[in-house]
Amino acid sequence: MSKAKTTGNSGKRKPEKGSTPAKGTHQAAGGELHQVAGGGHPALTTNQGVALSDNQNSLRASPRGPTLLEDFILREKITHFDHERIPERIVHARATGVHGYFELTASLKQYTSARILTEVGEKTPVFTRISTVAGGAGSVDTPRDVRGFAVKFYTKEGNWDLVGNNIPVFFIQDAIKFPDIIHAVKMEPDRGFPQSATAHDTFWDFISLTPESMHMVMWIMSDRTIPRSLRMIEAFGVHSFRLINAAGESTFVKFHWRPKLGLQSTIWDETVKITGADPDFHRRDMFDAIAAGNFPEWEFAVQLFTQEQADSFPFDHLDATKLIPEELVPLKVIGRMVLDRWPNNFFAETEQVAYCPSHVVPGIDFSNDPLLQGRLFSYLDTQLSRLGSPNFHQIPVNAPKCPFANLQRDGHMQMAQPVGRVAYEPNSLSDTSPRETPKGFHSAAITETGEKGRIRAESFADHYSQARQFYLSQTAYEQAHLASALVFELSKVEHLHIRETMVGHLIHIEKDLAKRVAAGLGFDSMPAPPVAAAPVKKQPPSPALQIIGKMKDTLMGRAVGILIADGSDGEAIRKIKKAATDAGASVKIIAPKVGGAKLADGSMLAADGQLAGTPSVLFDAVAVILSDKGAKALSMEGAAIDFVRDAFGHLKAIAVDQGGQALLQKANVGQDAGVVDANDRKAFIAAAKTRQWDREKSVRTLA
Ligand code: HDE
Repeated sequence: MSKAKTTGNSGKRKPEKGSTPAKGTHQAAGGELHQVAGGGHPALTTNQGVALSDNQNSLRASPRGPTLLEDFILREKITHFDHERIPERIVHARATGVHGYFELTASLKQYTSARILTEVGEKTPVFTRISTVAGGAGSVDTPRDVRGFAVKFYTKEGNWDLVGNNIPVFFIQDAIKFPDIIHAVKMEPDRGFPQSATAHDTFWDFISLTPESMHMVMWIMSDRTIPRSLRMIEAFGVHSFRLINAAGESTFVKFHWRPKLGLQSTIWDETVKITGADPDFHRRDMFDAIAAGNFPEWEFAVQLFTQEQADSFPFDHLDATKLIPEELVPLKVIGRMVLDRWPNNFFAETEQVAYCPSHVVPGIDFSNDPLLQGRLFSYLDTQLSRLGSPNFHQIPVNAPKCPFANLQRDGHMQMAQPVGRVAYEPNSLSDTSPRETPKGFHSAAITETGEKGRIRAESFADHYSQARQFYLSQTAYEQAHLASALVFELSKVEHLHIRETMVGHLIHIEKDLAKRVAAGLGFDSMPAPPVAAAPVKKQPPSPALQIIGKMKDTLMGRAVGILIADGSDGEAIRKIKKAATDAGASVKIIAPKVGGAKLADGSMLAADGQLAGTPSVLFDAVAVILSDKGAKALSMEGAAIDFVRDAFGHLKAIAVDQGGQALLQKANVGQDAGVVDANDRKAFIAAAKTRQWDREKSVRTLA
């Protein structure tokens, strides 16, 4: 039998930028053996540096015979492959990570000795990982879920990890309840679903029995949990921390991130459709923005307050289910973060990055928030389990960028080679071994008194006042979305008693909300509210809690889609495209075929997306430029009908020419101030910068 030799490396394509081998893999390529004749490619080797002559065939006893155990090349390759995965995070498994920098714009020298917060103008490298909470690593980007917002600051005084969320409060007050809330929200253990969704019985069962969650419930049922882009979310350190100055005095602090692009969320129906159209919607959005040089940016702000101020708050700031309204303690902007570099390798960086709230630098300290106190233990423990070694700090994305030295030794995958005979302190044998220093980390000198015990403080008993404040601070549109989200979620709950208990809680929060949800669930009478542990206090509304109040009238960072077909007017397309691009939007041409459309003047215009795969949910506003013939052809296409119907239903601006109007009529799409003539580009851009909130009552029934 003749021996057929198959060889690889035959592709003639130009290599992609940055497709160089991983550093360290081909270091030995200087040797002649490791050069591939006639090219710039280094030789493919085993992990021991042995060059391969054949990467297509395993070693067989005869051409059609059994594979030999002797094949060390095959065994090494397959064994490495078999071990490619590490345990994914139990929460926050799905994420997007980006490098960037933090720049201080105002000094907090009066409050802290932490250099990162005192040296104005100094740039500190960061790695920021933005995640969902409940889904696995391969789950979609767009469930209704909290977003994690973890920032690793590689400061000159050590790494500082600020591991926050896009919601300033949390579900629970005590770390001991964390496994319970997470088990309740994750897929139900007997059936293995739903993946990444709160709309199921076990989640709402736990919540309905946990009044302290009610404030967070208001936030997660708001559109904050269905953001338009990761570049358009706020984030919060959640807990109170302490700053300590050179004199050893401490001040409480809460940390805030505010997006330069303003807040922007989607509409639930839109999110559901985005999830189908592009499960990687947020990761792709971030990747595209960075590739285009539109670097996302956040302001960094603090709320500073003393113990005396804290004592006067109508809530306990150590309770993570409470926030400090901006109206009570204003935000002071002290810096900005810019994310400008996509990681080289997803696994090496985004997957292996290890955040720990316990990573702080001198001048920053913890408060007694019992949730934070539990987190200080949990994250180090989780890194040991995920990354498998106490040497996880040596992985490049985790390693401090300042010098670090101690006498810890050995352990799995030790990369360092310490020299000398001394690995202990004190010692008299080494003049260079590391020693403690007065400049090192000091805890705030706080006196603790009180009774030891498993005690929930009295001051943690009020579960409804801030939930009510949140709801009443929203615009009418946002209240309707929140109520409708509750109806949607509770309608997915099979057990009636859970729905009833939840509506009971809503009565304490706001009767009108409870009534709307009860009506949406089809109740014929109101359930009794549960006994409240503390009276509900009247709080002034806080407009800072809205999304709409924090939206920016802008097309910066937004996307516009232009639907065209054969016969479309090239000049009209060009003008709309220019107007949108000038306003800061990215623009995509959508046509029935990705090859493009033949315009009225006979020229071809290539498309950026095929209609069936590029629905209008992927855009913030759309234009429809069609000839009569094109409109007629698209009237028969479900995807074209959905394109305009969804754009209208999702409250977006639509620019249309005469052909576009014909398609709108066929799709039964109405007319309002947000549907504009394609020639009136000024009106289109103005309408595209926002959403047509008043339209909503004409397109869906909200609770
Ligand atoms: Fe986390 N959380 N968490 N969490 N958390 C983790 O650590 C935990 C909490 C947050 O991008 C885990 O490295 C406990 C609040 C973010 O890698 C784990 C409690 C807030 C991330 C863990 C909380 C967060 C995590 C899983 C209650 C907002 C992703 C993997 C006491 C302030 C970080 C890991 C990343 C990740 C435990 C509550 C935010 C298991 C025990 C409150 C952004 O250690």
